Order: sequence, then structure tokens, then C-alpha cells
Amino acid sequence: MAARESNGAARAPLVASVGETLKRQIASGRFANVDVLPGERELSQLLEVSRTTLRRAIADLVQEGVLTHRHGAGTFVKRSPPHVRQPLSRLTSFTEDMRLRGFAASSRVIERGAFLPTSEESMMLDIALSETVLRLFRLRLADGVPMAIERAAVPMRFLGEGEEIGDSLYAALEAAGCRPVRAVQRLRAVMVNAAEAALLEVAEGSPGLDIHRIAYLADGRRVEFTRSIYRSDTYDFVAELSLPP
Ligand code: 16G
Repeated sequence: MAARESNGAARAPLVASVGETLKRQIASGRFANVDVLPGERELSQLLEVSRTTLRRAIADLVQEGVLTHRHGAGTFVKRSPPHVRQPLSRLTSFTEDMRLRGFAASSRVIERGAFLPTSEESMMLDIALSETVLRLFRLRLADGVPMAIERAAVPMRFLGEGEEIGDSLYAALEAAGCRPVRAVQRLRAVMVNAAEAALLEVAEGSPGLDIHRIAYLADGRRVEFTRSIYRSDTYDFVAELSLPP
């Protein structure tokens, strides 16, 4: 159904009615397979409204959390995020976890390269300040929905010569014979800052989980130090407890 354009006082109800039309179309699955909304020109023609009215209706729906803007990529239908119950006792990778649950894992690489470690990285990895590390700063997504931000540091010597690191850091470590077998993880509640919120597509100040992981090889050497911010609305971390012996 098209919401027809009129002028003056009718503008606010018109914006609301365009918003309702868009919501109905989203609910009926019209954009479900594509996720990204058609461009402004096409959509304004489809709905028979001006681009100004459409822009206002879209801004309202972004505010309501029905749509989301991704810088340089367009306006997307905001899907309800996948929910994950993650046992705290198993040492798995993000890619494996998502695959097991039937979600498509993907990553947006924000920074990647060989660097000298920061003093925190050198301490956490128990390496000299002169030893090169691979630093991998990624946004991790499940079915295209941002789930976590991860900043991993791995001493270069654990990654095979010229080894291509694809989507999975653990797969690359496994290929180099250096898959971690044990990890110590610390979880802490935080409020996400503006930059984290923009990446995770949540409001600034939303609760998040700040997780530090140090992972070890079988011989006790430290292979990974990763700092992550997980969205708290997508993850339940579950630990099994037993009586002390
Ligand atoms: C998980 C780990 C992270 C590890 C990553 C490897 C937590 C809190 N973090 O996200 O430390 O680097 O898996 O995933 O579980 P990948 O093999 O898919 O790159």
C-alpha cells in the first residue's frame, strides 16, 4: 500500500504512515532475504512519497531500532540477534561455536598486522618486548549480526611461515600445529563506549562483557592474549559447578 504525499500539516502523520508501511513490509518478509533496504530513490518511488518524507520515516525507524544504518553500506533491517548459551568449560573458537549452532560466522577485520607487543601484551603472553606479534582486531558476526569485538595478539612464531589467516585464528593455529589446549578467561561487566557501540550496533552505555583470554599450548607456552567485548543481549555464559573434592 502506498502512502500518498500531501503537504504542510499532514507531513508528520504522513511520515508515521510511511514508517508503518515500511514496518508492515519488513514484518511480511519483504526485505528479509536482502536485509539492505533499496536506495532512497527506488523506495520513495515504491511508496509514492518524497525523499524528504522517506528520510524522516527511516530516521524514526532507526530511532525505534527497526532499522540500522551501517556507514557506507546503507540502511538495513535490524534482525533480532542470535542468542548463544556458551559453556565456560570448553575451549572453542568463535567460528566453531557459531557453526555448531547453525549460524554463519563472519568477521570484519578492523586492524591486522605484525607489531611489537604493548607492555600489556608482552606481560600477558610472557614474551620479550622485541618479539613480533600478530595483532588481529575484528568484529565477529553471526548471521550478519555483530556479536563481539575481539583484539587478539599471537606471537608470530606460532603461526606458520606465510600462513594465510582466513576467517578463523584457531584454524590457522591448528594448521601451524599450535592449537591452544587450555585457557584462562576473565569476565567483567562493562558499559560499551561510543566506538564499541557503533561497531556492535547497540546504544552507547549498553551493558557488555569484557573478556580477557590467555590461551596455552600443551607445553605451557602462551599462544594467545585476546581482549573482547561481547554484547550482553546475545550471550549467556554458563558454567557447570560441582562440590569441591
Ligand atoms: C573465541 C575466543 C577468542 C579466540 C576466538 C578464535 C572467547 C571469549 N574468545 O572468540 O579468544 O581468539 O574464539 O576464533 O571465547 P576464530 O578461530 O573463529 O578466529
